[in-house]
Amino acid sequence: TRKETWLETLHDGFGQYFSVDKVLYHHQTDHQDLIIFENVSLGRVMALDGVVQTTERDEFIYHEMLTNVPLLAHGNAKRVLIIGGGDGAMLREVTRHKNVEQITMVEIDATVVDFCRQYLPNHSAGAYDDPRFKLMIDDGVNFVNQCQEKFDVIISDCTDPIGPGESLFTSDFYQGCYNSLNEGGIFVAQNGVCFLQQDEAVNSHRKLSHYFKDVSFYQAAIPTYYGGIMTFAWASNNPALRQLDVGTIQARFDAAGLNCRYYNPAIHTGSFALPQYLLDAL
Ligand code: AG3
Repeated sequence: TRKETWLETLHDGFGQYFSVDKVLYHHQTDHQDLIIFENVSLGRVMALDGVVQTTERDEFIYHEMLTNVPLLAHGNAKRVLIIGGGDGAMLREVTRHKNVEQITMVEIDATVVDFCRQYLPNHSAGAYDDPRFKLMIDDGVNFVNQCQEKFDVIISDCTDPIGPGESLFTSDFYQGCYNSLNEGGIFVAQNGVCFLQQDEAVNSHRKLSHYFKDVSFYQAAIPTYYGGIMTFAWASNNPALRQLDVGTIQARFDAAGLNCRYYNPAIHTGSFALPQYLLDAL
């Protein structure tokens, strides 16, 4: 029997396919097209508007990098804000940090939260029951511009800047994040695969630099975000936070008692090294 084939539609004329062993859920939500299916090599795959967001097999790389790098660089984060993150894996990774006292997640699409909880149980892995956690169903831009609270780390676990995720790449959003950070705070964001989405990196860098004193990227290769390394935007007012030495990070990592599958202190410090073509473009 021939399996169905699912094709990702993200980049012009260059893409990836997945065989679909079983569609677990497929629905047009109020915001986007959501599909969760089973694939023989990657486990369960979740896509929004035709773009892969996460797979069971390789999600750990992305989620460990977007949480542990800012949290350990900060060193004393108590209040963490996740924008997006409806699959629950970012929350799971933040809950591993015992010194964090409050975790707020602002997701625009309640359907993504509900059905990822059901069909990607290993992503949230019980984290929704954590007493430190608070869920808001709201637009991220709206939230950061209205909220009276401040955070130590803000993580933008967004989609690409097409569809509902577009507003999470605007100056309006970045300004709201800047204003919602405590002193010493760090903002990080998914910023695309820089070889294929270079404009995205250049634009975010320019917009963020308007508010933050220190703006750069760090990177990791995530197989299902194909095309080379993914860059994560990094913004703070203190350049020293992204130049911490490996010994400092190792001490914090040991103290936190973390167990990771991709992240380690050498990966942390090394991830701030960027390809020359990107540096030249910024
Ligand atoms: N959201 C980021 C998906 C980015 C896909 N972009 C790409 N392949 N260039 C992931 C959400 C996981 N919590």
